[in-house]
Amino acid sequence: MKLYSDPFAPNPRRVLWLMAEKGIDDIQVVRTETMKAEHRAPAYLAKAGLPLVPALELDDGTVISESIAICRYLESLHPEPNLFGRDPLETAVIEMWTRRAELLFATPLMLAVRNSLPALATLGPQSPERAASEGRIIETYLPLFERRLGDSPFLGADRLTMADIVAAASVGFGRLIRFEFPGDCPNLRRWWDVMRERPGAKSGR
Ligand SMILES: N[C@@H](CCC(=O)N[C@@H](CS)C(=O)NCC(=O)O)C(=O)O
Repeated sequence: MKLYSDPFAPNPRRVLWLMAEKGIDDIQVVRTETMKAEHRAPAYLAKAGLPLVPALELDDGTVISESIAICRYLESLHPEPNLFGRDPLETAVIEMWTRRAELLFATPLMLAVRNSLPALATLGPQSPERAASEGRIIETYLPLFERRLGDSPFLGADRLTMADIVAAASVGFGRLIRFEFPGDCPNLRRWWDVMRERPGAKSGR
């Protein structure tokens, strides 16, 4: 299998992080740099369907895009350690936190960077207003994650799950606009100190 991935982009990082947690080392990582418009090359578009990374190409030529779909597929092939849930209730709760992590934190942070970092203007038009409104989404919902991490060591369960990977994979990218968890979020800061030491935090760069 081949994973098309940009080493600096947060969504491919989710897949690389999951691969590190599961010890998957038999997927060829094909560097596909968005800053060089490699994700817009006709050969890549013909495979992936959209000018976005990541995409996973199977040996029979099937291509899966969408980072979480790729991660679910890899979880099916490599069930341990379990990252998506072991029973119906746990699976639903992990899914809930994974969606919250994506919709209320990771995607807004990615879009805040995308719309404000001058170096990313090569990808297309930027909007300071959009960057600010994405920043407000993050501010609004950080307390939700802070409360959750007061009750639980990780977002989705009492162990690391996909919800944590989705949230954490975007933090390094957020650093490009000096994003940090605020001082009044001690639980998030404690969680991030744990997450940044996981093998997935450093893999694939
Ligand atoms: N929902 C998709 C989002 C993929 C995505 O937004 N990828 C970004 C990199 S993190 C990208 O390829 N951006 C290229 C661009 O904006 O031109 C997923 O989870 O895989």
